[in-house]
Amino acid sequence: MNKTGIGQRVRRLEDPRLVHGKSRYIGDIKVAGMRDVAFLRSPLAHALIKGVKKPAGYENQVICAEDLNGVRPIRAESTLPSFRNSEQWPLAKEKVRFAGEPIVMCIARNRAEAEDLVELVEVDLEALSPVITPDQAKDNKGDRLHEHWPDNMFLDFTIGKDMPDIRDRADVVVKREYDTGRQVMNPMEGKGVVAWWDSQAEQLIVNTSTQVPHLIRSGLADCLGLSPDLVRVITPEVGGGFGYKCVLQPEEILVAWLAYERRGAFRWLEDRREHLTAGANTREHHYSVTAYADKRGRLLGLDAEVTVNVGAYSVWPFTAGLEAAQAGGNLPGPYAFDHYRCHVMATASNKPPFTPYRGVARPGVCFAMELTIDAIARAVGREAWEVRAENLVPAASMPYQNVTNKQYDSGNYPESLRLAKDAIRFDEVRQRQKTPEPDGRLIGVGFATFTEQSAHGTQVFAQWGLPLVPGYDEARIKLTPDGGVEVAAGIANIGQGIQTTLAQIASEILSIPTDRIRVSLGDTTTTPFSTGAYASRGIVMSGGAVSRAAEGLAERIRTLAAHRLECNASEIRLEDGEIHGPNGTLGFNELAISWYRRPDQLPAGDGNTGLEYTAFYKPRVDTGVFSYATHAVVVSVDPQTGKTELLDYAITEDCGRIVNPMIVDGQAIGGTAQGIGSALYEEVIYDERGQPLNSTLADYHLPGAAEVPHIRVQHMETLSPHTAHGIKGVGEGGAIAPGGAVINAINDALSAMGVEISRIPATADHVLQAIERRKTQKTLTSQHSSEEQQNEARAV
Ligand code: MCN
Ligand code: SMO
Repeated sequence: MNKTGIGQRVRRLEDPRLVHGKSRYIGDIKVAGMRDVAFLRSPLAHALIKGVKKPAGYENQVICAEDLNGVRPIRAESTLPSFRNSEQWPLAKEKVRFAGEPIVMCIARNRAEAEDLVELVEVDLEALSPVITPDQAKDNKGDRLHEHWPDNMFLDFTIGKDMPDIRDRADVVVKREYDTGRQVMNPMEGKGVVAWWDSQAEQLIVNTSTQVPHLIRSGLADCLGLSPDLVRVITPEVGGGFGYKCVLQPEEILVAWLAYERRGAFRWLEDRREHLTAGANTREHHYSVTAYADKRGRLLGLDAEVTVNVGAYSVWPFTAGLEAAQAGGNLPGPYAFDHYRCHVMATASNKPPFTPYRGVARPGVCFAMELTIDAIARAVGREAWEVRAENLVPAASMPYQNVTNKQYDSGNYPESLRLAKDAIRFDEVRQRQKTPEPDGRLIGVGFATFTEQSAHGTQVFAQWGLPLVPGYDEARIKLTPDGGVEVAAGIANIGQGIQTTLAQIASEILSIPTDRIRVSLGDTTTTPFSTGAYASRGIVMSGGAVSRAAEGLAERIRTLAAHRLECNASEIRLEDGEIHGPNGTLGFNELAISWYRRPDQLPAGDGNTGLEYTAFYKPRVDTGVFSYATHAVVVSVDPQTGKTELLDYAITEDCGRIVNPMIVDGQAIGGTAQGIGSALYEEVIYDERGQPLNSTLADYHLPGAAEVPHIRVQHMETLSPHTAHGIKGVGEGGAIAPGGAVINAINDALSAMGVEISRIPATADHVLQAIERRKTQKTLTSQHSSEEQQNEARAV
């Protein structure tokens, strides 16, 4: 058995350097003569720039929009119906559209001096009325963000048709409104860029903490008006990306521009305050859902509206339309039903631009859909898990095309629910709930089941209308003179363990152990093309390319070895780290020597057998491969304080063939921790003028060790028919379900009080207010009603 191949719990190759603090992040890069920059950022959310006064004597160190010769604005056009495009100048020109938008860049010997210089710059702003909420954008009363638009809508279209027959036929109609708070992503390492001009290579070298180095090269070349061959992007160690680092950022363009213009070395390191107030924001969704069901709770149709409040600008290359379009397309989740309509809107607002964040639209849609399933269950008087199980796509229907034409490739969704229900010991929880807790807390149990479309390909991205559409990923592989292996791939290692798992795939095919496999990633000069690490496509795409490249190399090894071992190439087996023929065995190093040092040992006249191979890959279909999971959670809610505690958490997930179960556990658990943040704690709060109110981690609450329970992960392993080795992606899954599962559990706990939460984060304050509101309502009327007046379940 190959101890380091696919399926093995190989210890992560990247960890020794990471846990010993030996690695190199952007902040560790030192270049002689390097200067730091700091930004003067807009104090207002919406204003005209009347003038910028540079301090006398520092003109050369203070850069404003007018100084940026040759720079073009970020334009991320989408071909989605009704999409309106924005132009984002890296330094605001004439107008600012969110508090925190860079207006002036100051350069000095170090960050402290650059910040002092920022203090000396005077900016004259004339305030405009800010657009903060989606309703304000829809009303179209305030000032327009983008003057040439007729209103403040990035996107406004409808999928599907009205369903009058279903409305008439339904036994039960459930209507709900849901909201998800606006968040930031908070990777441990903020964004950072160090750029310089390399006179020897005659290239602009941009070291940037990114998930997508090859894309950033294209984006930078566009915005700087340079030919891409003049730009080399290098990704050092990345301390978490989570989506924040998959878009082209203004600061990235500005530091690269400086390095090119001045032929020097410049750096920007984002600090936490910049991240919290001006960094990309995410997750602000509003849903309005009407579900029609029969009396068992089987869904007949779903009529929905989703609004994503995307902020000021369209980000490159994922646009201001992707999140809303993906929400509209993914809302039906893992369920089988035939009628669906969704009005999809993306509103512009005076908040930072909106970036994909782990799970992209799906944490929002999963929250909305899973709460709706539970609401239907309450309306028909059944257990939520039963209603869920009956609505999930049955295993026998796989592959299944759902109501929005998603092609679910394989899996057993109801089984994942059943396993999760057992793992959480559902019956015991129901038993426990029969006796009041001695301390007065209320116990609840909740589920959320979801699909995670991963590795979606060319056609899907093209339909989402992106300006840059991914296709193939490439990988290069080489047998080195000592019989080791070098793998090069253009994807970035952002914490997800891809260095280890790519080595495992090569090891699987070549039988060479992973400690002899060196993987280099994320450099546009030294690694072949990849669009990068996003959309949970890394392991499928780069993994597939490495698999193919390793197959190609194995073929060459067999050809050369057959000559040495005097047999046919087809008789050669690569096993246990050696090359075996019927008449003898060779070490990989012995074979490598034939190529590198003793070519006299090679078969005569064979010109096509080098020990290096480049392959490209994409799955058989572009429709993506669908991982799925069920999260089950037990909570206690203290009705005196509104505080929720997670008592138990179990996940049953299926991501096809698992390359490294330990890493997949880590992905599921890490994602869940972030999802718990979304569910209970995290929210960037803006006042009515668009001022961000929580600018430190004391005000923006991240879950810590005390808030994240022990999470148990069980795996199922249904291979995908479409990918190399049957692998599916899993990087985002953990973050998708917690909102749905945790709030369903809270609502289960509060059901006797008639309280229903429909907004995340369900902070203690929020839950307490809902309880208090219900108490006052109860005294006013004895009728059952849920948290918001408009939320109603009616039997017809
Ligand atoms: N894996 C595996 N077997 C599978 C599937 C995945 O062993 N069948 C492992 C691989 O090591 C793979 C990792 O799990 O690299 C995640 O797989 P994949 O779904 O292919 O995701 P990507 O490699 O494309 O990484 C990006 C993805 C996304 S989109 C976000 S957001 C995210 C995530 O991964 N950001 C992360 N996980 C993260 N984990 C860390 N630590 N830091 C981030 O910034
Ligand atoms: S949000 Mo992940 O980078 O697709």
